[in-house]
Amino acid sequence: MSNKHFISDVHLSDTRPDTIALWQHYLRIGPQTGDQLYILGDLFDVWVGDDDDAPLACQVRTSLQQLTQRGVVLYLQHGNRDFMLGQRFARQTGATLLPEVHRLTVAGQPTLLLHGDQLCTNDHRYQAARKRLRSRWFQCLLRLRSLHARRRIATDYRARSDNNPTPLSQMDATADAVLDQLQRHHATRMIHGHTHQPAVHQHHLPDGQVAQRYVLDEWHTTHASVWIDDGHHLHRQIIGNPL
Ligand SMILES: [Mn+2]
Repeated sequence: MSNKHFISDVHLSDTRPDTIALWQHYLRIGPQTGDQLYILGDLFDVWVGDDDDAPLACQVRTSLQQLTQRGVVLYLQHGNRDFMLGQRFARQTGATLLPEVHRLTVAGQPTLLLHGDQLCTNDHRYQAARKRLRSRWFQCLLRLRSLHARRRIATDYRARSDNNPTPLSQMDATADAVLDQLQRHHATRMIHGHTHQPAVHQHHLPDGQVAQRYVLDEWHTTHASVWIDDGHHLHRQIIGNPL
């Protein structure tokens, strides 16, 4: 029996070597041959383009290649940090890029997978920036810049948002946005990350059904959690860092 694994917000970065070690450990002990691994965005803390030749980018490409070569089926969604992940990266790693909202059956229920940033509709400044950053023309312009220039742009962007943080009240998913997605896609369950506020929420749909919303946790230096669908149930597994 194959399992589906759901993770998000690994935020791989040179500045977090312990999280990189935890990630490598998870790839060895987590998904088995025949399993499906769904990464719901922000695998990388920043992704400047599929031509990135930095050691971390190369290391992750290789480890994902090895994962898919031993028969783990890999699916990737974009996060707000790695929205520049493209088809070249997918081809190189054997992954499939999923649309920003993906519907599938999880433990017998119609379920939506999404990063979750699109649910934070009270953050008007972010939603406006998101629209621009995700547009085809903006991404084309960005790809024309050199790798060096893109790295500089990413660093500047990060510094600006660190200096001008979004109020906490605007950083969560809104119930309206959740209900809108569930109804639009006829689903009764949702799994997302992004907010770093792990929980299982309930939402009452207008037709009387109760939907569940699973919020994935970010990866820490010491541990991470993975939600696993064994075909019948969705359960949480904690991965500890062997370091
Ligand atoms: Mn995110």
